[in-house]
Amino acid sequence: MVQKISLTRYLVEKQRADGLIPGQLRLLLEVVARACKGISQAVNKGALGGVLGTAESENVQGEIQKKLDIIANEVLIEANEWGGHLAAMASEEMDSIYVVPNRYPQGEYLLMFDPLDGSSNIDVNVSIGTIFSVLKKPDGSPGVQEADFLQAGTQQVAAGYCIYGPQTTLVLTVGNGVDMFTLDREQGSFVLTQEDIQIPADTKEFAVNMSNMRHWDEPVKRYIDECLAGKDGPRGKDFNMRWIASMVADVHRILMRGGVFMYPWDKREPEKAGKLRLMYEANPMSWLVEQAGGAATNGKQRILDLQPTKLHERVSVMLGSRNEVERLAQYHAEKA
Ligand code: AHM
Ligand code: MG
Repeated sequence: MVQKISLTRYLVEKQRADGLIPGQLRLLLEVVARACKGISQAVNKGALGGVLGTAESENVQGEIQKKLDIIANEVLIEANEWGGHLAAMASEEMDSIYVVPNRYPQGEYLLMFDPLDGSSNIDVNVSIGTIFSVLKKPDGSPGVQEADFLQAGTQQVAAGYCIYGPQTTLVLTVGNGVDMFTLDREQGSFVLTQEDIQIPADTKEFAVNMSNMRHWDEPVKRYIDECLAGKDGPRGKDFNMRWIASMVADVHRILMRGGVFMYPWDKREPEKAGKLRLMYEANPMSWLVEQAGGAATNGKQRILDLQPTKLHERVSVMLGSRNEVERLAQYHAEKA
């Protein structure tokens, strides 16, 4: 009989064999996974649990919060604050950092999350997810402040997401490839279902919100025009388009079968670098994609090399199959 490997066993074995996961980080990842199980329960109940609809509040970016945005945020905080593995947390749904209260021991890690990504899909029963990124608190800094979080994506020690779709699936990297776990509801545990995920370097599929086309920058327009021209155009092949409006679901598809995902800077609000957030959306997803052999850029620079200047910083995002992302970067360089 093929033995199922639970997330717990996987983490213990990784800790032993590769030394990639220190004890506190292992605990942290277990706790995040447990929180995701809780969020998955709430998502599944939907209207029966009274969790659909809008809350009467706005987050720091001026977006109306959904009830599930707030519930997911609370589940993650409550699960993580008491274990002694964290110094502080930061979230898309909180204005400033959440320092672990001093009634609990403080650990050495910093956790960032988008508790429920794809919020516009919550009420229409389309896949949504939780994205998370883990950093280490810089050595020797007393207490903990926002500046401790402002580290480039290359400094992440773990990153992943949990997608609440037809299956609940957790995808994780600690810096040696990307592995996937599926929630076994009967056992109540995540089970390893795919190891060493690889994104094909070439693709015939792109994901972008086409309704913004008239606002795009010229290199993005050029890239998509060439895809749309299909077999008779310069690319010599027909392309397919998918846009779920949940970054988690679009990136998951790319990890499973390749493709390119874009939420580029556009002229609607030119002073904003993009729509998506660097610290808890772009960085964790870019690291996962790179770990699976893909690439991620803002057009001009590798996303993981960007030095953040504030917690809720936004960024232009193009990621996925390596050759397509390189082509996009090349089109931007030619324009410059
Ligand atoms: P959210 O974190 O408030 O859910 O916003 C991020 C989401 C991404 O998941 C998705 O790629 C994008 O916003 C969709 O935006 P749009 O509605 O403009 O297509
Ligand atoms: Mg989001």
